[in-house]
Amino acid sequence: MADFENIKLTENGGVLTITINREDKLNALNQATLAELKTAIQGVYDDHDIKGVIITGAGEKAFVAGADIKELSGLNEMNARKFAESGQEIFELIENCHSPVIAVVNGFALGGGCELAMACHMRIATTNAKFGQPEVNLGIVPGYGGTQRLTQHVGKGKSFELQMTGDMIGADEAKSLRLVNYVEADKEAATAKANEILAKVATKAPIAIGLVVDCVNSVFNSDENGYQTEANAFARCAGTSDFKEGTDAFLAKRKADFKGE
Ligand code: CO8
Repeated sequence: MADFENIKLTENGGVLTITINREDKLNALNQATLAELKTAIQGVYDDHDIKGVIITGAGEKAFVAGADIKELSGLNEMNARKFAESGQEIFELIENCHSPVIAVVNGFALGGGCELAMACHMRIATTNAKFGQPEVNLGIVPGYGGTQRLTQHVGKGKSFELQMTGDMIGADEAKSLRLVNYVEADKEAATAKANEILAKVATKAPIAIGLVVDCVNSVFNSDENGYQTEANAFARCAGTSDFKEGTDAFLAKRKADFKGE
C-alpha cells in the first residue's frame, strides 16, 4: 500500500479504512491531504478486492474541521475556482464509487469536513459529532459541494438556516434531519456499525450494488433521466451470472454466492 503523509490506509477483510491523519490541525483538508485522498479513492476504483470503504478522522476530537483555513487565506478570485473544482472532483469520485463508502464521523465535521461526510454514501456519527457549514464566518460559501448536498440531505429551509447562521448541530439533531444514518456511543461502536453494514453489502451482487449507486445519484443529476438510468441498470443486471445465481439460489432455498460477473 502506498505511503502517505496526511492520510492513513488500513485494510481488513476487504474493507479499506481511510483515516484523515492531521490530528494536530483537527484533520483539516489541505491540498496535500486532498491529493492523497484522491489517489486512495482512485485505488478503490481499480481494486475489485475492496468491498467497502470507511472514511474517518484521526483521534477523538474531529472527523475533519474543514478545508485548511491557512491555505484558504491565500486564495484570490483567480485560483479559488480551481481549488473548489478540484475538491469537488474528488468528492464526486467518492459519491460515484461502486464500492459502498461510509463516513464514521467522530467529532467536528465542519465546512469541507461536513462536505466530505455528505459525499459518502452513508454516515455514522459518534455522540460527540458536530456538523456545520460555518463558511459564512469566513466570508465565503461552501465550495466542495456543500450548498448542493446539504440541501439534498436536509431540505431547503434547514439548509438555508445552517449555511446562513453557520451554526453547528449535534449528532442527534443530524440524525433527526436524516443527515446521518446512525448515532453510536463512540468511534469503536461507530466503526463496528459501519463494518456490520459493509459486511452485509459484501454478500450482495457487486454489479447490482454499483448500479444502485448510479441510479440513486441520478436523482440529483438534472441532465439525466433517472428512470431511464434505472431501466438500463436493471437490464444490465439481468444479463449477469449473478442474476442467475441469485434467482437459482432463492428457488433452491440456498444462500447465493455472488461473483461480481
Ligand atoms: N484549518 C486549519 N487549521 C485548523 C482548522 C482548519 N479548518 N480547524 C482547526 N485548525 C487548527 C487550529 O488552528 C489549531 O492549530 P494550532 O494548534 O496550530 O493553533 C488546531 O487545529 C486546534 O484547533 P483549535 O485550537 O481551534 O481547537 P478548539 O477546540 O478550540 O476549536 C473548532 C475547535 C471549533 C473546530 C475550531 O478549530 C474551528 O472553528 N475550526 C475552524 C472550523 C471552520 O471554520 N471550518 C470551515 C473551514 S472553510 C471550509 O471548509 C471551506 C470548504 C470549501 C473550500 C473550497 C475550496 C477553496
